[in-house]
Amino acid sequence: KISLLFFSVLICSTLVVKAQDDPNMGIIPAPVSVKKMPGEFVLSQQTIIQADTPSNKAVVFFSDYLRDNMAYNKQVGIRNANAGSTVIYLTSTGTENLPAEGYRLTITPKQVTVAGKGAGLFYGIQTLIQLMPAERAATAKLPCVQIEDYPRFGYRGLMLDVCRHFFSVEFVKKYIDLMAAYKLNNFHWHLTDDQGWRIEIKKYPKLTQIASQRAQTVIGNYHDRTPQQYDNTPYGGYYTQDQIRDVVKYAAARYINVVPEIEMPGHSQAALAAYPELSCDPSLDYKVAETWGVFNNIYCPSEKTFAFLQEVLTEVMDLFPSKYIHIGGDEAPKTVWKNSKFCQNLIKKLKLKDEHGLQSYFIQRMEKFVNSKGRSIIGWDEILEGGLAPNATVMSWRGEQGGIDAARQNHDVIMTPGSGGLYIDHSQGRLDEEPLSIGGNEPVSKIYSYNPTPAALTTEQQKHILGVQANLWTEYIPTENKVEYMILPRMLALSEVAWTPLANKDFKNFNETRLPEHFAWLDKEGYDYRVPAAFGT
Ligand code: TNX
Repeated sequence: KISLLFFSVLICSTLVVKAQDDPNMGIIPAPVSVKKMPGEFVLSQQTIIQADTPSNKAVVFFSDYLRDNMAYNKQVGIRNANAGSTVIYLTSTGTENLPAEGYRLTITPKQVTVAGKGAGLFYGIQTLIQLMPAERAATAKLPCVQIEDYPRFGYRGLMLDVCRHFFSVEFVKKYIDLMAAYKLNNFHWHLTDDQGWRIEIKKYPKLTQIASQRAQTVIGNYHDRTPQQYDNTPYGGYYTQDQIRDVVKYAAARYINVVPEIEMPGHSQAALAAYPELSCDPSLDYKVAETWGVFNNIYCPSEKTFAFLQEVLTEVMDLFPSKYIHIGGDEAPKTVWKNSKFCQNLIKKLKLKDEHGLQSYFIQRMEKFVNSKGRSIIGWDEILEGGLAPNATVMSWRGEQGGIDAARQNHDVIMTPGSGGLYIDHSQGRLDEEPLSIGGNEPVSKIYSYNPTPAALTTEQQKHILGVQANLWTEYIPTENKVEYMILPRMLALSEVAWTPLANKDFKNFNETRLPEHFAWLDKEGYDYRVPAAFGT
């Protein structure tokens, strides 16, 4: 409930038409085409909102927004051209020729029209919201304009690692809110790792009883900037299946798909702590990892393990409607497999070349299972080693080469190379001035200038680049504020890499003109962020 006092302050505040001289009118990601026109539309409590389908989820999102930000409480009505007032009309008519996820936004003094189908309508609404003043007010002046817009890439992703540090459902939703505001459409949820298993699996209760908890918490840095320290308090957390369903639904209301990641065969020490029989030597004592890094204890490619992972993935696929299921594949040291009699016999029996062949066999078997359920796998670029699974999509993280090789083999690719500034767990300024982080200095200017289509690929091969993603690993990110600080504003640069046509990208305009306006909005929403210097460092 908004108090009377607050409401009168709202009405009295003077409002400015935003970004007069900015060719992109403050919009991030910069649209395909923006044509300014004279005049303005005044959105007030008298304005009428109409839609082809008032129950459409993008329409519902918009009316919720107006209620929460403008204390606007009128119901959305169906189309009536004779409403006799200023109108905002949300429609899918006339959008036949728009590319997927595209929209048209037309603002005249009498009417705002947002035209788009599905996600397109939602993105048109996001743009409209960005044209409104950041502060809460009962009226808003919108500059007249004609915008036509659609994304450069269909996959626009952001990853969150909830294993090294755990984040609440409430915060995950806040993260998703940010993605939606910037037209990102795939939330990659890194749910299992050596340091913690974070998703409830009914069939395997020890995953949450044991694998979701570690005995102590690291508070130092393994990259030698400070010695590693422990605070001796246990650390843990997981999401129940109901919570997962809730997040998936919340994301879907914002046209965001949630890609779950279940790591295999590596990054699995937490699972082995719960179920040692999935290792190659069950007699050993496995603990949920308490330090960061890469661990030798990985799943054994045994029938027990395959049965376990299939049952886990069955529950995962019931929870996540995503076409893509991420099965990890990265950083799986082969030491244990090399020394295991069982693995060496299996390599002989299957006529494989070596342990890399065995990793490929592992991934291919899991792919077959996932495909049999009508889904597809994504794996980190290590899945190229020993031969790609036939239908796999590759996430290229160790530079672009993995992505280039995969595209040349006619496989789909998502680019997420650390070398492109997409590892946003790295510092975004000078290491001696920034909070503790892993890796080097990856300023906002670097991620902004990343182009996901390598020149080494032909135009035909470039079609396999589905899109781009930034990753937030959380070894040194224990708090929500620090998550926000690390992703902001680099996530906004990512959105422009993923959405905006190359020719429209303009770092100076992004950094100096548009970002400051978005900081005002982020302030209002209560997000933490880092202000880059004029030159983007
Ligand atoms: C590599 S990227 C990892 C993660 C770490 C990250 C730290 C990838 C597939 N694996 O396990 O958290 O580096 O930047």
